[in-house]
Parts: sequence; structure tokens; C-alpha cells
Amino acid sequence: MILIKLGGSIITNKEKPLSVRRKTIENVCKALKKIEEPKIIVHGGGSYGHYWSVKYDMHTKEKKYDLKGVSIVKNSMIELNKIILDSLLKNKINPYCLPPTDFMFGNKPIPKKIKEMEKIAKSGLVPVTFGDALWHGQNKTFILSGDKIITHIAKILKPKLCIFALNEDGLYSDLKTKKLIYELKGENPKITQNTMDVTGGMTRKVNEAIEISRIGIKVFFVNGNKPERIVKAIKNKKYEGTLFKGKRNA
Ligand code: IP8
Repeated sequence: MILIKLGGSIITNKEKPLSVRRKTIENVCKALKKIEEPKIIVHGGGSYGHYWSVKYDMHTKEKKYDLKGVSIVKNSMIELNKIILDSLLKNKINPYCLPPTDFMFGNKPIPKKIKEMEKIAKSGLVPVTFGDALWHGQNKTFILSGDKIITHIAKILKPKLCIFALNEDGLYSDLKTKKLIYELKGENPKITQNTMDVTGGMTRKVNEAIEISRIGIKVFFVNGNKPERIVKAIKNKKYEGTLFKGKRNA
């Protein structure tokens, strides 16, 4: 089992509200077609979900947010999701759309539902889910990041590998020189926050990656603009990006 997170910055143009990177999505889908193992795809919000979340001041904290904002964020994610689903279908990957409300109860994952996702993936269908605005209870809602979804699923399904497709080559030790970190073994890298995501951008991703690698699962940050690197990582174990080595109790 492989978990793949398609970051918002790779599937959308973050500089321009509500714009998708169709060619990149297409290229990623073509590469994903070459992966024969069961897989689950999670995608981010990019210039859809994050754009509206910022407009309506919505965050990951459970709060009573503007109801119109909640609806608009959800609608925008459905719109983005439909574009991803259509591209997957066009490339002969049979997506099985599962909005997070299908396996989340408030901010808790429903293990039984997540285990069902594994069965769906093993059948040959590809479960596809996404970061979203979610109902929490007591009139509160929150933004659930796709990165957090990856951690929830990884903890329950223990996949062979979690891949985060980014708009960068991986994690840099220095943002100016773009010196790439090839491997991390349980350490906590120092990173500079450089995005405007309401869910925390790169910092969130690194934290989730560390949490996942601590339970002994490999996490790989890869450039989604070079999707053949995703295929190489799975087929040849050649990691051209940043690999968080699965290390227990690190
Ligand atoms: O881009 C957040 O998902 P992410 C989705 O994976 C929304 O953090 C609705 C902002």
C-alpha cells in the first residue's frame, strides 16, 4: 500500500485564485498509472480551499466560523476534487471518491472506515480524498489538512511508503542555496515557514512526516513537477528527493 499526497501547490497555481495546473495534474496522473500497487490519493486545497479559508478567516482550530465560508470552502474543494477525479479517470486510473466526512467523525478518524479504504484500494479502485472544511459538533467547524489525513491513514494502514508531491525538490537545509536534504533519520530539521497556507504549509508537512516516520513508515518528499521520480521511488527504491527514514521510537 502506498499513500500519495498531491500538494495544493502542485495541482493548483497558488499565485492565482481558483486556477489549476492542468498539465501538471495530467503528468502526475500518467505517472501514477505506472504504479501497480494499491494506492490511496489525498490532495490539498491550494488556490481553491486555502484561498476561501483565508477570505473567511477559517483555520484548523475548531470554532464557530462564518457558515457561508464553510459552504464555500467545501464547494471549492468539490470543484477541485472533480478536476483531479476526471484527470485520473482519463488516464485509466479508476478513482473512488471518498470525501473526508466518509471516514472522519469530528476530528477523529473512523478506523473501520479507513480499513475499508484498504479493501477498496486492493480491489483496484483508487480511493481519493482531500483536505476540507469539516463539521466538529456544537456548531463548530475546522479545516482538516490533507497532510493530517495522510497521518491518520498511515497510522491505521501502515503503508509501505507515504509520498508528498511538492512544488520543490524536497526539503532544503538552506532556502537560499536550495541545498537538498536527501535523508533524515528521526531528526527534527530546522525549516523556515514560506507559505501562506491556513493549515501550516511546509511546517505541517514536516511535522506529519516526522510523526509518520516515528512509527517506522518511510516518508518521501518529491518534486511533483518531475513525477517520474515518484515511480522510481516505488519501483527502484531510488529516492530523488527527501526521504524520512522509518525509524521507530526515534
Ligand atoms: O492543502 C486544506 O488541505 P491541505 C484544504 O492539504 C482546505 O492543507 C480546505 C484549505
